[in-house]
Amino acid sequence: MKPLVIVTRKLPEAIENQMKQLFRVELNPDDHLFSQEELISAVRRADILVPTVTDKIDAEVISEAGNNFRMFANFGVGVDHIDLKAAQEKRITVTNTPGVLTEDTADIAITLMLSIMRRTNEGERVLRAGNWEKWSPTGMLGTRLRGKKLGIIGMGRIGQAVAERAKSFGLEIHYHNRSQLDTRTEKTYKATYWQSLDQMIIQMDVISLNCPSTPDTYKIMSRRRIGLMQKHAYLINTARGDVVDENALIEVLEEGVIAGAGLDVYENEPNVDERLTSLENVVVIPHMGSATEEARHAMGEKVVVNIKTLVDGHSPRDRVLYGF
Ligand code: 8YV
Repeated sequence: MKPLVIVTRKLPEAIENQMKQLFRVELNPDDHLFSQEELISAVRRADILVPTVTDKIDAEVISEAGNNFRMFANFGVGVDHIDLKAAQEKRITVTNTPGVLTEDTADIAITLMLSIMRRTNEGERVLRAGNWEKWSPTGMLGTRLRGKKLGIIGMGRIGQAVAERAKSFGLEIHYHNRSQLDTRTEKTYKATYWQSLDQMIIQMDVISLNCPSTPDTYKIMSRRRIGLMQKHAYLINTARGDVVDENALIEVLEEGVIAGAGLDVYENEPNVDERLTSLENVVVIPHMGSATEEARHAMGEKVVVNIKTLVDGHSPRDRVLYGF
C-alpha cells in the first residue's frame, strides 16, 4: 500500500503530478489555509504531511499524530513553525529544502537593499500618483551602496550568497555568526568576523538578517541592539519576522533614529503592522524570498525526494530530525 501524503497548500503542478504517481496523495486545489482542526485531522490519517511556513505545527497538532504518521516533509528551509521537540519525542522525521532557494533569497535581500537605499519604491509611488512634476538636482536623493559597510547576521548559505552579491556592489563585508568561517571562505568575500554582535552593529551602514529563527536568534535585533545602529543605517530582513523586535523597529523608523528598513518577513504574517505600511522609509514586500518558478519547483522536487527516500527505508539527506 502506498503511503498517504497530505499536502497543505497548492504546489507547482508538475510536483503535484509527481506526487500523484508515487504516493496516495490529498492535495489542496483551492489553496486555502488549513485550520488547526484540518491539521489535526491530517496527522491522524496521513503517513506524511507536507506543510509550509503558513502551518503552525505545534505540540497539540503533533500529539494527535496517528500510529502511521512518520514525517513532516516541509516545503521550505525554515522549520521554526514546527515544534521540533514534540516531533522528536514522537520519533517523527522532519525534512526541509535547503540550498535550492539560496540564490533567490539573496537576490531579494539585495533588491531590498537597493530599493530602500536608492528610494526606488518611493520614487515609483510619486510617479504613479502623478506627482512627478520635474527632475530636480536635489530630489529623491538616496544613499550610495559602494563603500558602505554591510553587517550580515547569520553567515550560512544565504548569508554568503548575500555577501557575494554585496561584494560586487562594492560593499565591505562584515559578519556575525555562531562560528567563524574558515580563512579561505572569509577571503572569498573579504569578510571580517565579529564575535561581538553589538560591536559590529555600531560600525555598520547596513545590517542584513540571514539567520534561521531559533530560540537563540529570537529578537536577536532587540530594542537595545536596534538602538546601537547608526542614524544613517538600514536594516534588511529576509530571515523571519521574529528575529527582530518589530515594535521597537517601527518606533525607531518613526522617530528617524535609523534611516530605513527593507522587509520581506514580519512577526504576524500575513498581518503587517499598519504603521509599517504607512512609513516612507520602509520597503515592504510579502515574504517573497523564494518566490521564483525555479525555486518553488526545486523545493517541490526536494520534498518528493525526501519522502521517497524515507518511504524506501533510508534516511533523507535533508533531514532536520530523523525519527528511526
Ligand atoms: C518559503 C522561506 O517561501 O524556505 C523558507 O524558509 O522562508 C520561504 O522562502 C516558505 O518557507 C515556504 O514554506
